[in-house]
Amino acid sequence: MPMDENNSTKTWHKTACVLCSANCGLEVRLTDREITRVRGNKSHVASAGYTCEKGLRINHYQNNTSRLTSPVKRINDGSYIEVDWDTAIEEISQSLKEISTKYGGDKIFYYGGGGQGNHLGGAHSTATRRAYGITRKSNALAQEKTGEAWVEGQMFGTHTHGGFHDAEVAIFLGKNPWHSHGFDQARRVLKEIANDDSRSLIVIDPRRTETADLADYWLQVKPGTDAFLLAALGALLIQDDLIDTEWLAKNASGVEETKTAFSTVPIKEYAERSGVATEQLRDVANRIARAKSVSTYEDLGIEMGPHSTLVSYLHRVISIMTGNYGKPGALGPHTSIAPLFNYASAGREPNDPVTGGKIISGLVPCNEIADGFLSDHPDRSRAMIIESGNPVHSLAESNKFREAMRKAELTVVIDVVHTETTEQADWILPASSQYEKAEATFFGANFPENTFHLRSGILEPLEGTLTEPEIHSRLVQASGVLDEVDLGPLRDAAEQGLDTFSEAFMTAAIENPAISAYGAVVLYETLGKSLPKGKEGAAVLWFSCQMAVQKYPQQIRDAGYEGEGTQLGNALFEGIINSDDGVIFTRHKQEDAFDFLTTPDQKVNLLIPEMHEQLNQLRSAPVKYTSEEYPFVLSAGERRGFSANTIVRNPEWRKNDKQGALRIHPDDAQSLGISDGSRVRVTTEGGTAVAVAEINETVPSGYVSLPNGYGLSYSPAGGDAEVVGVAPNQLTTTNWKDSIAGTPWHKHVPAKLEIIGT
Ligand SMILES: Nc1nc2c(c(=O)[nH]1)N[C@H]1C(S)=C(S)[C@@H](COP(=O)(O)OP(=O)(O)OC[C@H]3O[C@@H](n4cnc5c(=O)[nH]c(N)nc54)[C@H](O)[C@@H]3O)O[C@H]1N2
Ligand SMILES: Nc1nc2c(c(=O)[nH]1)N[C@H]1C(S)=C(S)[C@@H](COP(=O)(O)OP(=O)(O)OC[C@H]3O[C@@H](n4cnc5c(=O)[nH]c(N)nc54)[C@H](O)[C@@H]3O)O[C@H]1N2
Ligand code: SF4
Ligand SMILES: [Mo]
Repeated sequence: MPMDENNSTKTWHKTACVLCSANCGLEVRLTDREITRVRGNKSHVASAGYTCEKGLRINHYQNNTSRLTSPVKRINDGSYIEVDWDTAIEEISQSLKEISTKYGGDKIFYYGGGGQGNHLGGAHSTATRRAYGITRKSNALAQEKTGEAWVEGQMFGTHTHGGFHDAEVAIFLGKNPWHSHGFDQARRVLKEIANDDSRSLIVIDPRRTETADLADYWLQVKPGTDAFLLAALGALLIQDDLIDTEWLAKNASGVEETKTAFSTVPIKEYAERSGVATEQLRDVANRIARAKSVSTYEDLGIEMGPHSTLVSYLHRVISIMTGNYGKPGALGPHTSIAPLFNYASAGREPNDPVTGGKIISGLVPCNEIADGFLSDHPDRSRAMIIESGNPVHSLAESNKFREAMRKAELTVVIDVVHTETTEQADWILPASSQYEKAEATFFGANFPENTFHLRSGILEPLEGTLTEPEIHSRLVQASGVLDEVDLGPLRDAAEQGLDTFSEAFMTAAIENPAISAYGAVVLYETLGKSLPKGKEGAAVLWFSCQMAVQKYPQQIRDAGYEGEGTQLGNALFEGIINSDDGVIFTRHKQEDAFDFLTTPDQKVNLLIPEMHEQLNQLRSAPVKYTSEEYPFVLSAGERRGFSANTIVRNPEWRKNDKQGALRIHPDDAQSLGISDGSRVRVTTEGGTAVAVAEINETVPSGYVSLPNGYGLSYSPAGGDAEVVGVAPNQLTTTNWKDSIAGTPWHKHVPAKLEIIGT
């Protein structure tokens, strides 16, 4: 049943792809509940018709035999029984209250809140967390982007993103956008740069990726040695006087100290350690210095490897030393409907009381969550709510996470399907899919114009499921915190239009603090009820719009919305609700980029003492972490054509690479007697797994890779589950991580290989 009245199979319904952060706009045709045709939405504000091969097979996400259709509860013998929603909410609420009374609500851990396509559940979880006093939290960002956020917080006080559509020089550092995207219309943009003689593509990657194949300069760094490479590149720029002194004097602080820190870098030696010739580095330094604009994208290749936080710092120093901030095609800030990180607090947060790990933007390092349960520290975590995340599969050392869940006194998982994580849960709550409710993400990072796309549900919720806004509303109401609040008047006000509603909401919020404390749920229960069908869960965005107009009133008006204050917020909210193609919500001028800096002197701060110290210590740092016992570097979790985290479970969705091959260089294959299709045992400190080999010339010798998102259990016919491919985190360990941000070194796991069959 499509959600609108017009359920002809000929109708194209507008939505988006949920498989990566690009969230390309899609148009789909439905036959009953099947998504039978998919094409790119040409009117979409960001993707303009673009898609990759994965988005076209999105029906495998929507329809599969793993979908959950009833709340279930684990009983004493370990089996599950179906429970009705009222009982489930009541019992979970009761248990949360008991745990909160016994140990304190801060011992309840909240994990997740959104994936590649859905952030509205997380927005509503704020109300649930407040209702039960939950403060400890984390999500997948704390195993990739926290080191970057810690650096950016101190350098800029804001998030930056490259302008790849305009950049004269685009640098991809441990990033393969051909497959992983990360910005709009990635393949189109990569080809454009590659085909334009006046622009250059620089790729820093040990593997000759699809992106490296297009590059003007491919720096084949030895795995794990990017810090040496970037230290040498930065030192070359400074030594050869290729930096923009005038720009720096005006816009940056800590310049002299940073130049001094680089002055002792032994360029030739570090270049050698990184495996890249000094001459090639010098060419690249000159190319960067000559360019009108340079943008760099760092991603997992360095975020999940040795010295990751330092590398996040070093490449930003290179950008800033060459004046590449705040102009077209360079790094720039961006607006946000709802920011994913709090950059202002970077470097100033107390450590985790149980593990001592660095909390960044309120997030506990993912590698330390399980320890926070397994520890015997009196403040250890006792219960866990997991929403829209599959941490047993996606976090380091899957078995340790399983153990932590089993030790917890209560675990509740909210998901659309059975997963490796639901298998361990005490309670499983079935959510409606991202095509069965309003959804959106807060990933949009464009500048000077930024976009936002609210998608409407295109199918009725699958029977037995509830949307996250509804689940959170019920959990909050069951806690009793809204008992004294009469939502009736706000509901009536909403019926009379946004102006009446906003006035009523503001007045009510002053009279009763519960109205704003549990705002997401209050909005859903009042304004949400007056929104069109399929958009009810978007009411929370009304508040986001009101916050946005406080920050960027003129830029929102320049994007075409009229009014002042609350009325401007209402106009933006209406614009968002009424567009199926997404909207431009802010229109800045390039010069505004400097207004976003929230450093004390509003300049870019190059001086982060810990980073200078680490730069200095590189001299004595190892260049390799392999050993006689584990001689290979395993990259555990590469992005490929048919990988999409764990969002699609049916292996049939893949047109190729069905097993998720272990890629190995021909020389290594030969010396181990491995041929294409051989079965190879991969052993690491963390565990062992059997993979199917693929001889592949794009990987360097001594390095092998396994894809991300494989090794999921799935029952093709709804019977016994089968597992296809290797789950990468059965091979990883939680202690293999960055010394600052605690992010895992998944791209650099020492491993041993043995052939066990051809
Ligand atoms: N197809 C597909 N797209 C996705 C996803 C997916 O699962 N599948 N997931 C999405 C998510 S959540 C994310 S975070 C992004 C991640 O996107 P990427 O970071 O681009 O993905 P990866 O393939 O994990 O790693 C990037 C590159 O790092 C390289 N690398 C490995 N070791 C090193 C090293 O020591 N130094 C350097 N410089 N490079 C190294 C690898 O060869 C690889 O090309 O992708 C998003 N897009
Ligand atoms: N070894 C290794 N591990 C890695 C990586 C790696 O490269 N190597 N990559 C890491 C990275 S960068 C990331 S981002 C993480 C990603 O890992 P996770 O954060 O665990 O995210 P997903 O795999 O996207 O899983 C999201 C879950 O949300 C569920 N879901 C989908 N739609 C909805 C919905 O509408 N509502 C609810 N409630 N649930 C929904 C899906 O069924 C799935 O179980 O994996 C990380 N793990
Ligand atoms: S996987 Fe990413 S790039 Fe491909 S269609 Fe989906 S959102 Fe677009
Ligand atoms: Mo990610």
